[in-house]
Amino acid sequence: MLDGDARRHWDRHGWVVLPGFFPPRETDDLLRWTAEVESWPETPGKWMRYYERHRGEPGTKQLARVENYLPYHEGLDGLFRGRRALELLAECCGEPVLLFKDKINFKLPGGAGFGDHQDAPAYVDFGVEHHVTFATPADPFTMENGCIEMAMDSCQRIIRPQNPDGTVRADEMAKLSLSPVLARPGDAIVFDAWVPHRSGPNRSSGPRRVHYLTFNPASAGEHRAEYYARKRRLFPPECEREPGVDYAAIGKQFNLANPFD
Ligand SMILES: O=C(O)CCC(=O)C(=O)O
Repeated sequence: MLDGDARRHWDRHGWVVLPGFFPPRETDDLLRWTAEVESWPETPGKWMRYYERHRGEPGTKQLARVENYLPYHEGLDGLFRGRRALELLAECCGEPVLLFKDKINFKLPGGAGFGDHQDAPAYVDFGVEHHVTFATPADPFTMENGCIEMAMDSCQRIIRPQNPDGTVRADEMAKLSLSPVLARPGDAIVFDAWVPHRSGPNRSSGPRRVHYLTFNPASAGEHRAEYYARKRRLFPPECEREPGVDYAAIGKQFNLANPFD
């Protein structure tokens, strides 16, 4: 799955982009199925819809993320847990992998960016040190719409100095060089959870949607059910929230560098 250049990029930086990973027919399916998930209604106990403030219209909100959707969409499940995706991830990981979590970030026009962060600190207390994420855009990534930006040469397994909100401190980020990832629908991006990354706001007039499927090595065991049970309790989707509970405080681990309410 990885040719020589891609392998070297992965080994050195802990992330890699594979242009045209999905053929055109599967890419068309991906776009159609993304729109289906976007239109799913609020349904307690199933997929998890999260919102952010609508910056253009004070007092209103817009969809920011849907999580835990793969169990409810056979087509997307087949695509992301199909032979080619799993082979690629096993090659990056050095062994077969198991799905840990799945999310779509929508970043609709005006949607906020994500602060400098590593994903690993949000996952380590599930007893797994290593995660790899397979990402694929459903809209072309541009600087204007807030593409993801990945650090170069920075895949060490260390928690970088953090601000109180869990983002990486500016003085630490100043030492790193980041590369914007201008991927397109059908491309695959794989990244290790220790690599610092960020993204800007969406200043364009269209959405910037992307799927993120995070996996862990199979030898570390199955942790998905435990992850979503805890997340549902501490940072549930809006339709499951109880009045008077400060989810921003108790669910902080699950909202690391995210712009969600
Ligand atoms: O989708 C983006 O712009 C960045 C997402 C990200 O870093 C995250 O969800 O942890």
